[in-house]
Amino acid sequence: MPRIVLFLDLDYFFAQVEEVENPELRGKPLCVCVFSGRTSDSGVVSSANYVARRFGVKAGMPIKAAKKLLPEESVILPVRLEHYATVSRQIMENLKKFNTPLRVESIDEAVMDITQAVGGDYIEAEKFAKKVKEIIRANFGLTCSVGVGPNRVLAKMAADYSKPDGLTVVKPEKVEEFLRDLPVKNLPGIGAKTERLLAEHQIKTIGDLSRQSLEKLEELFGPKKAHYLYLASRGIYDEVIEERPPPKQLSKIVTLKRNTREVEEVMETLAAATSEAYSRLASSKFFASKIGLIAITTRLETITRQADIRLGATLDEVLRSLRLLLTKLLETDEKLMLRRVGVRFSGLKPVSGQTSLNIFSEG
Ligand code: DCP
Ligand code: CA
Ligand code: CA
Repeated sequence: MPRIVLFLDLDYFFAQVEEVENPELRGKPLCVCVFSGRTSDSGVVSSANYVARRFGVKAGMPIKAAKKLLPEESVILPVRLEHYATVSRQIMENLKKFNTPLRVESIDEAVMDITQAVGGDYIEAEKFAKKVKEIIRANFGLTCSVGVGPNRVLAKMAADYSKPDGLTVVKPEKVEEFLRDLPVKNLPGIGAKTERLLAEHQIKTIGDLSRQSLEKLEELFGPKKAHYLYLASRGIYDEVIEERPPPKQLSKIVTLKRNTREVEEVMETLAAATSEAYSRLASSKFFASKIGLIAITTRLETITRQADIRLGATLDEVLRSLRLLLTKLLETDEKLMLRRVGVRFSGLKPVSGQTSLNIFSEG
């Protein structure tokens, strides 16, 4: 039976959780932000509701920039990652009850292989998707966007297609039509850099991309990415949907806006990366016992510094540890200039008590 995949993405997740718990926020522009420290508005926007988005506010934007765009009555709240992670885990537990192969992809996304559950039938698949949305609405008061299609890439794109509160079903015979006129950046895995490179070759839509030969794509991107783009642009990149093995460590490295050794400037970028890694960690079933700072210098040396953290440490505690590690590192060498920075959570331990298996030993 050909595969049928369902992809679920919770709408403006962090901000929506705040709205649900505080209904008077509804209708006002709302941003949930990671505050990076020193000044009262240094940090970045993590999640913005759709009212705030109408003013041009986006996730990843500095709080200062968002404030300039937003009207007086807007609400700006600090992230409560531990809380969103708890809500996320409860939602994922609800999805597991459908008894299909399921993979949690992030704090607000999951993918399910519903082929068997719907007997390979797209009418049934649509009913299934409606049921999933109803359950999340009934149990959590949250809307989500769901996509259904013949593989994970298509299901994800279908979920993105009509946000918020969307449901898009792309049957196999409609795949080509669905993909043809979408901009290449809508294809998962195509970031700003790939988009620019493709534009230089007049490749703007996924239809354009699907007309390229494998050889041409290999010249531009190397074999691995070419293989993906070749199949995905034709709607036939297929993946088995299964649970991921538990992580051993979790990290995120980002490039600074410019080379610097200013603690505040580094922390601004590092806070955003840390919050992303932290939310991935929080939505897994693990606590970290160590936090690592990764610093890549302008001479392309990689330096790491590590500290112990409390199991279940809050994002604020994690950021304080990182700030300390960073300050100490910069004090050791006054010529040190940083180009990229990152964070690594390690020494992962299961959230619910001890396991008998000692596979999570640190190292
Ligand atoms: N997130 C973040 N920083 C970013 C992007 C996202 O902290 N730069 C967090 C906050 C989001 C969550 O991850 O609530 C999910 O990310 P999405 O990109 O799915 O964004 P939203 O759920 O907020 O919005 P959408 O309705 O577009 O799905
Ligand atoms: Ca998402
Ligand atoms: Ca989302």
